[in-house]
Amino acid sequence: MPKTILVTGAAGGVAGFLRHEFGQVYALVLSDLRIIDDLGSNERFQAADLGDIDALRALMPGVDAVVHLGGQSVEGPWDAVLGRNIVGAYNLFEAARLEGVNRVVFASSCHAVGFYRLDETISADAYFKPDSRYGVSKVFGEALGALYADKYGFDVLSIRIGNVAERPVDRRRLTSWLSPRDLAQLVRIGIETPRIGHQVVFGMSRNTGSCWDNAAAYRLGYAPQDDSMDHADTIDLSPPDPSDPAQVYQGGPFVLAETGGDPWKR
Ligand code: 15L
Repeated sequence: MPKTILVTGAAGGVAGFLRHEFGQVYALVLSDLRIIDDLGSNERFQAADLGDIDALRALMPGVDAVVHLGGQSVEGPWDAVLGRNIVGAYNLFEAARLEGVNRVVFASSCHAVGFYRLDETISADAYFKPDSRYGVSKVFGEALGALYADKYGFDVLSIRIGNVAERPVDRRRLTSWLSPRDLAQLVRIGIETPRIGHQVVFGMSRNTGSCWDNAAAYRLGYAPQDDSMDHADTIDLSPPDPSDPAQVYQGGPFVLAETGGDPWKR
């Protein structure tokens, strides 16, 4: 019998890549507020609001692991971040605990550490430097992962996802690009690796010259197949403007959220 995996935020772009890459490997329970109607034979849809813990509990029966992609995926107003990513993440972990599901792959983000500079190399245990309210909410989600692992025996992989796309789109994303098949490999590591407790890895491909040292993922057996530098000829590599924070910091435009920049620019 294939494992049954609950995917929250299943109508979003990252989930779309994941569904495609997973194919028939797992039975998938897809949840979102937006209805998904292009279901495969191994998929079913069940709507749930992350603000409604009873609706989240109702998703859990028969589930072996949760891939939590749901919530706010970019910077936004505090109310949205609070409701979707702070309350929502808590409700998700708590619903899982109450229903006896003890494995979560948490979609964290590089924006938990976005105020490190692009010219410094960090590993997954670097101290937090969130670049936005959104980044703070991802730190909170990672903290929940640690709490539920240590207190309740959960296995949680927090993946600080960079940018999932068919190919890297700009100089910053040469560091953070995550190809769809490498995304699927990392999520499978989170689903399948026994007794991981809580661990944090970067969601990036094998990107030559990246400012992230992903040794933590390699220790878990991650063997990424793609390298952003194979696409470098499509990208403007002119030197960054040192007076533009969006070009200096790993978080790019997210670092400007409260000072007039455009945090929604991708
Ligand atoms: C993220 O965390 C977002 O979810 C994604 O949409 C991209 O904006 C990405 O960061 C990025 O920094 O490129």
